[in-house]
Amino acid sequence: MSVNAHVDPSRLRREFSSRLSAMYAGEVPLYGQLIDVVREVNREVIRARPELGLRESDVLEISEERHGAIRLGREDEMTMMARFFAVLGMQPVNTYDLSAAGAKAQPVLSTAFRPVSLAEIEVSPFRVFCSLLRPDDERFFDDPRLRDRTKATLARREIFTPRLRELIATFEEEGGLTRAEADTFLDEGLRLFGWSSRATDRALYDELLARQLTIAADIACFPNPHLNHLTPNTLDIDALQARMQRVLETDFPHLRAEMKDHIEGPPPRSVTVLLRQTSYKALTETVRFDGAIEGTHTARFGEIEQRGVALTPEGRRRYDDAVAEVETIRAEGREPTADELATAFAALPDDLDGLRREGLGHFVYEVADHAAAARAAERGDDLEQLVAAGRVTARPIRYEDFLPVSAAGIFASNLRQAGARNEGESPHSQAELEAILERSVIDGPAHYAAQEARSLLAVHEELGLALAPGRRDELARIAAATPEID
Ligand code: OOG
Ligand code: NI
Repeated sequence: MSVNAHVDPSRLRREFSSRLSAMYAGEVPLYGQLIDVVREVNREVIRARPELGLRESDVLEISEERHGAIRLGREDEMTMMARFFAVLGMQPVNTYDLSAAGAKAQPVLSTAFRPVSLAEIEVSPFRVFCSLLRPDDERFFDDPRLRDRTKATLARREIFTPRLRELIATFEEEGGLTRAEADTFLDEGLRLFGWSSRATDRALYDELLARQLTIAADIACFPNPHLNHLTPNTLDIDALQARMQRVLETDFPHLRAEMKDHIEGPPPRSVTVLLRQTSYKALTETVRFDGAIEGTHTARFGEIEQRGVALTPEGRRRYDDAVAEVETIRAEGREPTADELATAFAALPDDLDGLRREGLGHFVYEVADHAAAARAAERGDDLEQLVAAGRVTARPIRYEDFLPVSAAGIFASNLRQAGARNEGESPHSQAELEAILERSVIDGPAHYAAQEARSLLAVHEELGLALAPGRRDELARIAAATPEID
């Protein structure tokens, strides 16, 4: 590589996520322990289930972080953050309006910055869930004086250094960063999300907590958007949840830490769909307010996730109905039994082919054996016959996004509050977020559908398979929905 060649953004994203991981484990010893347990459980799953086709030598990579989360206080911070993440090949996907999350609502509007093409995801799927505080939302900030104080405190901070702004501009002008620039960018990026134990304005902090606006305190009373969690990947989240609970009790009793009381997302099944998550709850850490007053803050935690197949809109509708049923049971103050979970999720078949044939999950189709597939197609086999015979493969598309109900549950349990008040309809919208980001927000569901449609069109084309004209037009329309990415 010549001295001035640009570093590939996906490679930079990979380096960034691994350096964030080392930093966070250095800041929070319990997080380092979580990573060890994640690797241990993953190693056991790889040994016990050879049918997964995974190698033990890949356990570190399999266990790597899949996402992190940060929270911002000002619109211009969000604008700059979108430019920051673009350097790492991460685009905003989906709008999550957590202010509309019912009893667990929070006064934030969020998106996730993530890679979008399958090739980039393959290099590093790392994403960052990024929330922006909405202090002008009067459903939460009903006291104008408190709102103004929060905004005034936020107005005084500057989270991006001049050097970091310069590097972002260089990336935009030059189309990339050299190795030396990239190294400085990573150093600056780590500082941006690091933990300093410094806080500001004790009085404001206390008042925000008293008003159930813990999230606002976590943002406004700190000098920078410290990472509030990182999330490695597990192959068996149920085993992980149980193992971590034991580790907390036996090795870390002094921390009084505990796991969340339930795993967010679907129940255990043979085929994981969407996203399952759990976490150890936020630890109480010592902070110093304005360089003088000692205090504590409880916000940073460690999470674990297990990802499965992306669902189609019909699959998602069935999933949402099932979750609603489960939440009704939780609203009675108890955890649903295994039978109740199974009944709630019965409308979603628990096998890949069932999900595919019923149009409930998204898949990418590929011709596996070109010569044999061409012969079979010539004989008149259709797509289903080719898939059944293994001439064409249907690979499930992994869900790369987040789930609003799970996210709200995660916020609530880690902020130690049920949620904030949220009477009335949400005034927030994707258009509002796009205006702040100064770019459009990619629609996750439309993107999965486009990936599938493009693969279907390519397979039909290659093999000369018949497609009803209506169906071809429909696929072409779906494929064009996210034209700028694969
Ligand atoms: C983000 C919570 C959302 C997830 O995994 O759903 C999230 C936050 O606590 O700031 O990370
Ligand atoms: Ni998370």
